[in-house]
Amino acid sequence: LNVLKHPVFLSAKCTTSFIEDSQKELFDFPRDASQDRATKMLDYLAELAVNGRSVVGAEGPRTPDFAVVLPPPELTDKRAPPPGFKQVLERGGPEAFAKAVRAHKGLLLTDTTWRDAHQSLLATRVRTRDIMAIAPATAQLLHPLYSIENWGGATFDVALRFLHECPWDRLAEMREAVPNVPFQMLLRGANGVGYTSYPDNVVFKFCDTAVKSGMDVFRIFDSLNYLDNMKLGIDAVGAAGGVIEAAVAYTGDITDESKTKYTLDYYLEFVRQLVEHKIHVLAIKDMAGLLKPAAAVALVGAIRREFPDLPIHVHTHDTAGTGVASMLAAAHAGADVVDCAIDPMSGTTSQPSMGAIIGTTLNTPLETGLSIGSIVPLMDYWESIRVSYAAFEANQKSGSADVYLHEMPGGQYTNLLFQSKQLGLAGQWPQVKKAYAEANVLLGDIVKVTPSSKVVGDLAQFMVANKLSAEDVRRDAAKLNMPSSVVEYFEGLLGVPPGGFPPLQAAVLKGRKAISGRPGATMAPCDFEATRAKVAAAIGTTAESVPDTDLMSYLMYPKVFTDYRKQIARFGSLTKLPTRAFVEPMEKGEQIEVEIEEGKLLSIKLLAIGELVPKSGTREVFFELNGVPRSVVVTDRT
Ligand code: 3PY
Ligand code: ZN
Repeated sequence: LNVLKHPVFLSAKCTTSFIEDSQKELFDFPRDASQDRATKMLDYLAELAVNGRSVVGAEGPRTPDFAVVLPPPELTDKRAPPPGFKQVLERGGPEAFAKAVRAHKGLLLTDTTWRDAHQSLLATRVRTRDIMAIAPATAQLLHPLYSIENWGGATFDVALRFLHECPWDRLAEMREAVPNVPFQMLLRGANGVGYTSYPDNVVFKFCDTAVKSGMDVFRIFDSLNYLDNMKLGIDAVGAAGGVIEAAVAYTGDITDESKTKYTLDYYLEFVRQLVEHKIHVLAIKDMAGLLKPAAAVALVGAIRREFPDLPIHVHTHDTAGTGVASMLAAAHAGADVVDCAIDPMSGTTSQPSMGAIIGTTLNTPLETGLSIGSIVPLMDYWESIRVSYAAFEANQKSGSADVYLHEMPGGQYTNLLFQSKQLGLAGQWPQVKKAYAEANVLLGDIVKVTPSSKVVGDLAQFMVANKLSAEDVRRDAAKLNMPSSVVEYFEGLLGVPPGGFPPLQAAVLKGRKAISGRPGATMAPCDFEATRAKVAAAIGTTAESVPDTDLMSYLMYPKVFTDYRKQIARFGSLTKLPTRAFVEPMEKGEQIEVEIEEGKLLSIKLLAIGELVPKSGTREVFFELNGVPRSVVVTDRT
């Protein structure tokens, strides 16, 4: 074949010596790219078949056999999706966008289905392919939205760590499919999309790269409501040209007069300081679903009266079952935008239901511009997709008002439940929740949201695992081998909590001094070019071929990123693999079909898994690939 395709042969100028002269080229058989991909995919399926669901970190029930993913809705309107707020932003920039939002009649919505909803229900595991399938319909049907929240928070880490996906590629693909609705991300202020502080220039470059990759609105928060960290995030987003949506994280209960730390005055003062810093939009970030309707009226009402021109965007979780009531109360008190999720991805630890908000505001001045009928195709799709993520369900079947006692963020709930199972504490979940509340008090009654919520969660698990009461921890803090996140919190590495650190700090630090002020302020700036060279060496390429996106992934998560690249080298891109096959080990005799590219179908059947070879610790896995026998040898790590 190489002979027949060779340009010399095609030019008909060849003699017999041509074959001898061109030996190297002619016998260099390029591997068919799709064959190569198929081989790598078999490697993954063999790995999953031998080592089980731990390969993807799946803990939940096996995906039911009836999990049939519905095809996305056929679009009857084949034209480009109608223009939306993205066009307002493109035309006039962030200030004009904020003005248009404030001037808008009716209630605007943010759909969190592509980020917080699956972070809070399915341990952030929804894959790009399942989002992309519904993206064109979403752009058509949800065009009046303020934004789609689709990035940041835990999605960045989880994409690389568990989904074998590049978060930047995901963003670019989404952007292409949704040209009309602004995208929104969750930025953990000075902690970027990680769990710790980064040098200032890293946060700046991260935001700049995100804007260049299609991000529009940045919801910036700090896990301790620490203003200095917030300012850094605000400056970084401003310099990148993004919409600055600065968040005050809500905790406690302003309607309870016996609670004197997080009062209405506390929040108003924090908002004043944010506003002084020239923000475009204010977010009230109720990450645990503690903002009761009466509290929403008091807080939003007070902010609206003091700042009549400031767009207010409210975020909540439906953990106790009060999400819709609270969002309606907030809207009546003057909020411009509220968060919700498509119905099958809403409720419990996720956001309140989009359909319920659309339905209850219909025929009122708060109409959303959407109708229930128009979103039904999206509901049908998500209902079917959710079944293929059964392995990541927390199995929270109803609302649970004990969130008012433990104050655990919705985004943390499923993760902590998972971790607790992994630590062998599954049967002690009620104790973990109770210890969570006690750990919060020990740490000084803090705002709990990533990463401060991780500190509280780690301490709670530590207490339950070691059978320690709050009193035990108080008494023995100096002797205990505390989780590293707790030590780092007391060292000041997240910033300073409102009211300062509690007395436990001295005992945990055992005489060492905490850093003072903003952690990032004392960090040396990152040398990007030196880091780029380091990344190149780690992944076996040249510095010129490491784009800013990879550089940022590495800076956020060095080991997770290099591991991800190793996985990609070994298994290739797995985005074409249906979710069920990505999560569930194949069973003997099971057959799957994968459309590896348009019109190119792979039929893969698992024939058998061989005996363990004791010397090498391996097993041979036998497949049939498009009818041809193939086998793969895998190390058994079970
Ligand atoms: C995150 O930081 O991931 C959150 O969802 C906080 O609410
Ligand atoms: Zn949230």
